[in-house]
Amino acid sequence: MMQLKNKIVLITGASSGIGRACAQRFAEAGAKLILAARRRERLIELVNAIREKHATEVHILTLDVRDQKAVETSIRSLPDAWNEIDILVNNAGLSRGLDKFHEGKFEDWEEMLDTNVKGLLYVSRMVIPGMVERKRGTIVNIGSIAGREVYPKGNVYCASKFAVDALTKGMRLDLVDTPVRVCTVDPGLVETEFSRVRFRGDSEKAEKVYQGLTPLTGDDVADAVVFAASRPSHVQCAEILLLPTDQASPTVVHRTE
Ligand code: NDP
Ligand code: 8X3
Repeated sequence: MMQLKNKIVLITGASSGIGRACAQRFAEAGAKLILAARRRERLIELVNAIREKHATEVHILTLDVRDQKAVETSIRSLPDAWNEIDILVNNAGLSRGLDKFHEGKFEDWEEMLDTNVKGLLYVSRMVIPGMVERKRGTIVNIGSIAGREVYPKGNVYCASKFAVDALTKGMRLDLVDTPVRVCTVDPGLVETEFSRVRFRGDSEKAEKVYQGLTPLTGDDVADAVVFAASRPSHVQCAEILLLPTDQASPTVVHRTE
């Protein structure tokens, strides 16, 4: 097992859900954390919660991953003690709307593609060269079952996650002659703020997504991310598909009510 103590981990989308759980799990393992998201107050609250339990070193990046210049500047200007990133967790992402393709909204499409695809590109492009130079590093992309199978009305969100899958594979091919590893963790239904964001704050609609089944938690996904990142250096945990026991595919879900 690769020790995570003092490894520098950059987690995007750390202010909520899976990213927040990853921050907590990596803190438990003794890693040093760079936590990125737009909501600074959420990140500060998370840092306080982590520090109640662990003597973790944390650096906050208030960052919108859609802003290429801001991504470039904030990663280039990391203090010396923080710029040798060992593990990158590309987690920031969202869905907007659940509409038939021909009824979809341009602004929803743009937000999903800009965040889930272009944001991941910008952050990765800034971090990976240093990993190549230092001859060490692990990238964990958070894909989705939606990046393996399209579901009705999932159209553009699914396309964004299919793109993440293609980029995971592309990165792995292009980094094969380096020690840098590329992993994807692809969850099914995870109860986070994801559906509340998709339905723009309609919590009743959001709760229905997880009703009558036991969904994954952010912690379940974080365990898989930490597993992937802590394999011995010759082991590349290429893909993890993580589903609730009640889920067999995006559309086949066992509900009790
Ligand atoms: P949450 O809504 O709980 O968390 C999303 C995180 O992404 C937040 O921290 C948010 O931070 C951040 N984020 C969104 N847009 C941006 C942006 N432009 N710049 C920086 N950060 C951003 O959802 P999840 O934890 O569920 O989602 C995390 C990832 O997991 C996403 O990529 C999602 O597609 C994927 N996923 C989720 C599943 C689920 O069922 N929940 C299943 C499979 C994959 P802030 O708003 O503060 O910027
Ligand atoms: C999130 C999982 O099935 O709600 O990627 O789209 S799903």
